[in-house]
Amino acid sequence: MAKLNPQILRFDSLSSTNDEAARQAAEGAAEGVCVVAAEQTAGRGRLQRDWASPKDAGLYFSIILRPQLEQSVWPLLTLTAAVAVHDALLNACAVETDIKWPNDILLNEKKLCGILAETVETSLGRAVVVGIGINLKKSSFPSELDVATSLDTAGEQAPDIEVVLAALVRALESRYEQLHQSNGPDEIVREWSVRSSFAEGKLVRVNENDETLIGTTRGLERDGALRLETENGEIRIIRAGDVTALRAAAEQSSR
Ligand code: BT5
Repeated sequence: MAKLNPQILRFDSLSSTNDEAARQAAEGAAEGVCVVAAEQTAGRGRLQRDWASPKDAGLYFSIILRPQLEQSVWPLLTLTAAVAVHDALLNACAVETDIKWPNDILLNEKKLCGILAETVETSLGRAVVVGIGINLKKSSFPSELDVATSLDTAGEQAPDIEVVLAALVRALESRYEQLHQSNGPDEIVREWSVRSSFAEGKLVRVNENDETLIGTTRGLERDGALRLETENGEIRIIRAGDVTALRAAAEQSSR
């Protein structure tokens, strides 16, 4: 049960691999269909932000999922994908990455990968497309984007895209299966938490719609929402938003 049967479809150029996967899902494509493009002409992040996707510079990937899970834990699909990306990069490239809630994979505190999960209504029921963009080469993002990084930094050669893709698909298969086991949601939250410096005790700023909160992270809820202890000791549950790490005052003054 919940065994993915990955099937990789390759394209030279797409507007967005998420759009192509959603189109195929709507037409009834099976769970496990993966869409990979050499370039995206309109790659996107959350809230219609751009995802820079020049030709042959990054891995631009989307997978169709048809989860057999309570809808309340579907937000864990993003976290499951983050755990899979973390493990795939460790296996394929021997790099140890950090996970920033909810959808960024960081290398040396800079963004190496973004994840975008979107639901799609289909004749076979509601599906999810999980899109993953991984920067292989420096040319994958504009040089002025100083929050970004790639796998060829510090003089390292960019890894072979096929090696990263194979490791990613394997890791997704096994973590997706794990998510569907009886204690899967708790396991995924635990696996995510041990790979993320943002899970517990991190001073952060959270921008959520028009509200800005500052506080210390206090773990995740069962559905993957972030628990934040604000300065007045109140616990806020964050279900969407952008998280930025802040340095503690004591740490700043010692620099
Ligand atoms: C994300 O959104 O991080 C989700 C990115 C998902 C991209 C994949 S690629 C395959 C699939 N097809 C798609 O069309 N999308 C998915 P968000 O957290 O909103 O971050 C977006 C922000 O990241 C932008 O506003 C930029 O600041 C920054 N950014 C853009 N391109 C980047 C890149 N290549 N590397 C690092 N940061 C980038």
